Amino acid sequence: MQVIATAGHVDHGKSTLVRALTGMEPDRWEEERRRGLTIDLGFAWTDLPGSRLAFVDVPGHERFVPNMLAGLGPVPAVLMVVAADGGWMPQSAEHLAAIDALGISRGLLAVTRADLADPGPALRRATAEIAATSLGAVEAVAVSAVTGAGLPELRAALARLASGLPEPDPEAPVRLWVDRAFSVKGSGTVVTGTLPAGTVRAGDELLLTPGLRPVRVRAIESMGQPAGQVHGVARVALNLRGVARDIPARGMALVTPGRWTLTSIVDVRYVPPAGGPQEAPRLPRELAVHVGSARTMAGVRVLGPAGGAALAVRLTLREPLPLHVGDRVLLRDPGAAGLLILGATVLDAAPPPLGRRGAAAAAARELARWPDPPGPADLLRRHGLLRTGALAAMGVTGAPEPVVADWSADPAFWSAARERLVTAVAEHAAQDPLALGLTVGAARAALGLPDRRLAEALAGTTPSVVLREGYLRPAASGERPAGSSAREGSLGKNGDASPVPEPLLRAVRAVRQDLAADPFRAPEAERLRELGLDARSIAAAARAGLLLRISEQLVLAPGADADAATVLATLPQPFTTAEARKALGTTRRVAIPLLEFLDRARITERLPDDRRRLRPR
Ligand SMILES: Nc1nc2c(ncn2[C@@H]2O[C@H](COP(=O)(O)OP(=O)(O)OP(=O)(O)O)[C@@H](O)[C@H]2O)c(=O)[nH]1
Ligand SMILES: [Mg+2]
Repeated sequence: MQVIATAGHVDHGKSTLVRALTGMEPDRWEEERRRGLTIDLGFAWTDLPGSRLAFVDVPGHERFVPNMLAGLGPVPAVLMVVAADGGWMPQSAEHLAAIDALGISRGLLAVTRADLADPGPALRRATAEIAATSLGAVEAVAVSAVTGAGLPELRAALARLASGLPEPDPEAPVRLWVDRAFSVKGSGTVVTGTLPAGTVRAGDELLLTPGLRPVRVRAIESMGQPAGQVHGVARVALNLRGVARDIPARGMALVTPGRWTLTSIVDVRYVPPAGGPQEAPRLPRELAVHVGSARTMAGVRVLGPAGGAALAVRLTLREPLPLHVGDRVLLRDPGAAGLLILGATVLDAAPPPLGRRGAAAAAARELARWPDPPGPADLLRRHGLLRTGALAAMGVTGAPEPVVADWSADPAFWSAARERLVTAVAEHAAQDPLALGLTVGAARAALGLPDRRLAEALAGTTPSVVLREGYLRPAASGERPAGSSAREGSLGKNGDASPVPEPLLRAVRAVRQDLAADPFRAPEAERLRELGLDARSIAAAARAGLLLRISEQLVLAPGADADAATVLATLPQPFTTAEARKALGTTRRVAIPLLEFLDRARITERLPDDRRRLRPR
């Protein structure tokens, strides 16, 4: 199936033509038929050789331009209608400008009322006007709905057009712009719309924008026939479950969950139409934005020139819209005396805020380099990091392999972050050599990363940084985990890139000298104080593998735990605390915490009667 919208000045015979082609009445309202004037969208369809074609008939009167735009917004093709006796008129031009702004590239020209005047002049003028737009060269047919002349030729041209239109991807995410909503007695809420791409199936759950309320598709009709599923392009009517009948309205959309960005701020590129003036227009501070059947007012901020006469513009939408990068939006000044209808392409559906001075100009310079439509690399260069889900919701495919979890990173951003991490870790270690290191959380904050897993992933792939138990430290050459029982070789070289300060090293040497003679006589608190060894410096020395910390204020030489085990192995098992103390040649002050330390290290095992035995190795 294909869908085509009519376009053209009031009274030029659009509805009459649709009636003649389909045998259906596009003017649905009694008031429209009484006044002979289309007010709102009309719908009809017909079978052509090779395809079924649905018509969205739009009003030509200038008062109903928003209705016209709601009909034109989601369609892939147009039937431009000009009356032979009327000629090229203001709404002919306005509708054509809208077609051009939306970038619609397929269509036909029908010169109607050919029984009333020579169709030649209208045909020539309209063909020339159309040729300068996105439609380019189109077939043209002169017709009379009264005599029937030209109708077979028009049907044949429509059949050629319909069968030549591209088949959109049936797997594409669904965005059905609602153009009508009503309730049917006994079946509840029904919405209709033009489905441009993707597939809707009975039973599907879709989200209704802008509230993102989940609704279930109970049943589908397409052109009067029930259907289990429909893929775009199609006119569809969906019977919905989960939504009150007064809620859906024109301009809302039913969307596939997770596949669209509901956004209030977008960066777009305006490029002047090929045929029009090439200087950048002066944009008002507010414009109406039309996309699909939706319309909302938007604050307009020109960021700057974006190459040639193109402008990079930030739009702040009054109502959020479900958008993709690459979407075409139409900008219009509803108050303008002259015609102001512009087309723009969405470049970024979730742009970063413009904080500092000069940010707008910088953004314009960056956006000026982006292709149309932009790809994942462009968006990542701007954002640094994006979740793959966020890219998918912007309609951007081909995201690079995530750096961690679902985070995609710009390569330049990621290597700069790595450098900043190395610097932050080194600075922290230099400022506070006795600290455990920079916490992952602090590193995340210092680098401005949105997820601590990013800081961990960065550290994990940076050889000059070591992540241990949540702390980041500069890596040493030959770094090894600080094990309690590892024996430390020379005291002068501690193997850490952040050197233990010299005064601490001297104090440690003194302690190790004391212990050389009596390995289990831990220095008294007073001796530690005298050497300037407080809890922090003891912890730092223990981390550097220079001392074995038994408890807060009790230190032995590295390897003392293994030596103690060797001594205790000579005792009959199990042994008492007193027997252990004697064998180790120390005091209760040391023996009790040391045995508890050995219990924790699972070298010894404490029995219910308070005796211990060595665990088998
Ligand atoms: N003689 C003659 N009259 C026509 C022809 N086509 C349409 N008309 C008449 O022209 C008038 C306007 O036709 P409509 O089809 O309502 O025009 P429209 O373009 O749909 O108008 P709006 O929807 O209000 O913009 C009606 O009175 C039609 O009967 C034609 O081919 N020949
Ligand atoms: Mg009409």
